[in-house]
Formats: sequence, C-alpha cells, structure tokens
Amino acid sequence: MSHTLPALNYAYDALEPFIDAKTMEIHHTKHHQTYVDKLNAALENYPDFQNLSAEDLLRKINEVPEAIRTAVINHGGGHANHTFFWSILKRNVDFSGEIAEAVGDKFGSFEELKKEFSQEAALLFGSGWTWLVLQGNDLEIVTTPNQNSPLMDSPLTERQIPILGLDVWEHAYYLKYQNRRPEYIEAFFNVINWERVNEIFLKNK
Ligand code: MN3
Repeated sequence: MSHTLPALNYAYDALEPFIDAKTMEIHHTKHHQTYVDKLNAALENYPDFQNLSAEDLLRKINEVPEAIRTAVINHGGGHANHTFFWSILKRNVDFSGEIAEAVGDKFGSFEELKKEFSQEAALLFGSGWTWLVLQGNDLEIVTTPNQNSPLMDSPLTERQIPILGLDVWEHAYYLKYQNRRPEYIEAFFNVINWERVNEIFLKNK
C-alpha cells in the first residue's frame, strides 16, 4: 500500500478571503503531495512499515528503522499534519459543542484560547505548527518544530492528541500575507470547522 494525497472535500476558494485559493492549491497539490511522495520513497525498501497509516508510523516512531526515521518524521509528519489541517477548515461554523465547554473550563473563554494560541503561533521561530491537544483529560496549547507531530512516540500517559492545528510554515501564508504571520493567524480563527473539531474532541476525550 502506498500513501496517497487525500482529496479536499471543499474547493480551493472555499476559505476565501481568509486563506486564498492559490495558496490552498499550491499547498495541497505541491507541498502536501511532496510529503506523500517522499514518505513513499522512504518506505520503499521497508515492507513491514508500508501498511501503517502515517499516524501509526508516528505513534511508533521509535520502532521505525533509524535509517528512515528522520524521513518518516519529516514526511510522514508532513502528510499526517496536512491531512489533519485540511479536515478542520471550513467557513462560518459556530464555536459550540462540548469542545466549547471544555475550552471555557480550561481557558475561561474563546477569546482567551485565541489569544494564547495566537501568541504561541506568532512566537514560534522558523517553521512548525501550533496545536491544541488533548493530553490525558487536559487541553493544552503546544508547538512543534518543522513537521514534527504531537503523536510522536511518548509514554501513553503523556501522549498528545491533536484537536486543532495551525500550519505556520511560510508556505501556508506567504502568497497572501507575506511576512504578516499575525494576520494569517487571525484569519485562521475565521475558518475553523468547530463541528469537526468537536467530533475529534469527543472521539478522543
Ligand atoms: Mn504546510
């Protein structure tokens, strides 16, 4: 089995004006496709690992042979992170459901979550991701460098499950926002599919 680029269930212009169609198209068909291709290339001579999903490869990253471990972190992470990211984007979905209650309990309000998440995303140096994760029963905001995934091998009790994630690589925003990362972060909060995020939260809590 080889990994394939997942189709988006919306058009490239569906997130306009917050995330522009050209960025979405290049991000999906070029950047994400490259992670998929390089993950497949890394696994080519390792049949024992070819039937694992990208998420399972990351969960078991310490069992992945050292010769391809970095490639799997970078490209398996890139594949899993982007697949997740596309799935939580949609315009005009209200912040509601149990995730809204849990955010209220943890952060006090949506505005406070947005403020803390945005600060972390703005401060992240270089390329990486900002996440809202479930760690045990707790919601936490974390960042990962490059394409590292919060799923990567850690003791089960400390494992972090992504609930929300934002790609803060320049390729995710440069065409529209150039160096204005804070504007892109602000825009992101207008295209979060809270219905989907709530489903992910309920499935994992
Ligand atoms: Mn990206």
